[in-house]
Amino acid sequence: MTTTVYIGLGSNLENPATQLHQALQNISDNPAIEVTAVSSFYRNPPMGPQDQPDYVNAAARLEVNLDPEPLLDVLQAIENEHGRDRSVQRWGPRTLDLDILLYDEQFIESERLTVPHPGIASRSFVLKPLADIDPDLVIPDHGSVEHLLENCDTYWLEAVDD
Ligand code: ROI
Repeated sequence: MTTTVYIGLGSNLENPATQLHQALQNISDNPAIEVTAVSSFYRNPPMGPQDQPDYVNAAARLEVNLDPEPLLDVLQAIENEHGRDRSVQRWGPRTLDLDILLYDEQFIESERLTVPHPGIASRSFVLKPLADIDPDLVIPDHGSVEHLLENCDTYWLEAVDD
């Protein structure tokens, strides 16, 4: 039995698009995870402190054979391999961010994990990639990604092809 999971990927340091490509490779190297779809990559301005580089964001759909926390362990190990420094300011720049956005249609509330991801419904750098993968996707308790995307703040999102 596998579970469908959507993750968000983000980076704004050390060649962000390359970080995302490598992270997707690292994820698909795990025998308990199959990457079944990847969105376009989008360059976009930082949310939060503005004195940091632009981000590149994307989303991926996975089929996983892992419970939520073991999946989080796998993703955090990959973040660490990419030199993620967790000691820096909370909304500061990062080499790699891998967020579990949706785990099937489950609601998860634990010390380490809130799913659906709390920012999912209002961030266009999350919603646009999700809509690329599955335009009809519905976020439990929030509604369809297409509808949410129409109603969230719009700022520039530029597809990058590197
Ligand atoms: N801003 C953008 N555009 N993309 C991100 O992935 C992102 N991640 C973050 C903060 C610092 C909140 N800002 C972001 O964690």
